[in-house]
Amino acid sequence: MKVCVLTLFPELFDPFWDHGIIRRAVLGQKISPFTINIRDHARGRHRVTDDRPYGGGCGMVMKPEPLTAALAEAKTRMPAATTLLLSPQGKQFDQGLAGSLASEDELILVCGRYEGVDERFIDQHVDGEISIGDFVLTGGELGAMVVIDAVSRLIPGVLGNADSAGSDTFSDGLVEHAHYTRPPTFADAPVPDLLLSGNHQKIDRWRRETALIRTVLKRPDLLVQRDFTPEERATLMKWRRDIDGLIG
Ligand code: 9D3
Repeated sequence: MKVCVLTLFPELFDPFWDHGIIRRAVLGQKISPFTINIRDHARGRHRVTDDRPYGGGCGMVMKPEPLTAALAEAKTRMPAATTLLLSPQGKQFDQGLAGSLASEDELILVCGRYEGVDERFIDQHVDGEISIGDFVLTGGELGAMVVIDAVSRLIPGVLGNADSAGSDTFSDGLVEHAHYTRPPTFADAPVPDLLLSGNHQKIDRWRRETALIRTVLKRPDLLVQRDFTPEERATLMKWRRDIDGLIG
């Protein structure tokens, strides 16, 4: 997948491309990222990219001309790209959207700064707007990295089969079971016996059951409207009976 980021701070992305799984994906040509500095497409001696809002108000607005010129350069290199704007007004990014974007061949991510982007650029050039959550950032760059990170690991060949994307938290709508590694006892806390038993049928059943109960405790919102399997239903009813027993 070709990924182009339009930003006023391209240097922010250098360490991002250069580490871990993203670096491996770049070296393996699963993703081919580049940045375009919006300021390089601003005119005049001062290369101004922002201006005061019509109608007044505080903060500055990103001018449409530099953004449009930067986007035109991106499109010479990826003519069929989908153009997305990172914006607090966007559709909230989630694993489902990551999965859809993972099948695109070309993505252009536009990062805003200041109070916002001139609406005419959005109307004329942006295919969709993405937010990474209901909190206020100083710009779209971290949002773009979040999107690229989540999408990249879903591209075939990016993850080893050691950590396949299929069994993730959220991919089946539950949080994960707990994880343990050596030593068998750490700071007086033992690893659950069953995990040392070598009985993989029991271990699998324990993982499914604890994933469900941990979801009830940590992320009950994930279970609203869930179609429980018969096994999950049985697990929940067992826990309900246990809790009823405690109450008396
Ligand atoms: C006070 C009005 N603000 C809107 C909530 C103005 C404003 C704040 C921060 C406008 C832009 C920004 C910069 N944020 C992003 O570019 C951004 C973002 C975010 O702030 N939250 C979650 N996801 C994203 S994606 C891009």
